[in-house]
Amino acid sequence: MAVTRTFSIIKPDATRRNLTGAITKMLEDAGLRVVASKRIQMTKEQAEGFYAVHAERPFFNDLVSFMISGPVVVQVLEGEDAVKANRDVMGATNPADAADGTIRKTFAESIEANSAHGSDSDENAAIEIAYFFKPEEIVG
Ligand code: IDP
Ligand code: MG
Repeated sequence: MAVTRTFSIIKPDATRRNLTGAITKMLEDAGLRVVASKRIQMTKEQAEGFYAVHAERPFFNDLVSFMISGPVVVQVLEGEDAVKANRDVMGATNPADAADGTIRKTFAESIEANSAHGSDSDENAAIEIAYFFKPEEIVG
């Protein structure tokens, strides 16, 4: 399995509860390395663009409002099969369905305020990384 990259967001429910370090430690303990990281306040336009694939879903407007309700930490993670490693440690979208020991089981407040985002494919990881980071901001 190759070393690859994925894109992560520590969501506003988590930054509000000062969980940036705790979540990052879980990512690192899962074998992932933070090769870029910045704390930002997303604009409405940025959040709408990021989640454009969900634009027709009933929860889209609430999701955008949630994602701009406070700061987020956007990260590029690197490791063996990074997309899968990140999604495994993140857990299911709904914390009620997430396995013990996952980020979402441990920290999520709800299916919406679920503490972390992780790309779902290598292709989307590349798109999402480029949406928030310039190449020179990523130092592996
Ligand atoms: P994922 O984050 O596990 O990949 P997606 O289906 O891509 O899940 O949904 C993106 C985000 O939208 C979720 O992480 C969550 O914050 C929110 N979301 C997904 N499904 C629902 C829902 O049924 N109600 C409210 N928010 C949802
Ligand atoms: Mg998704």
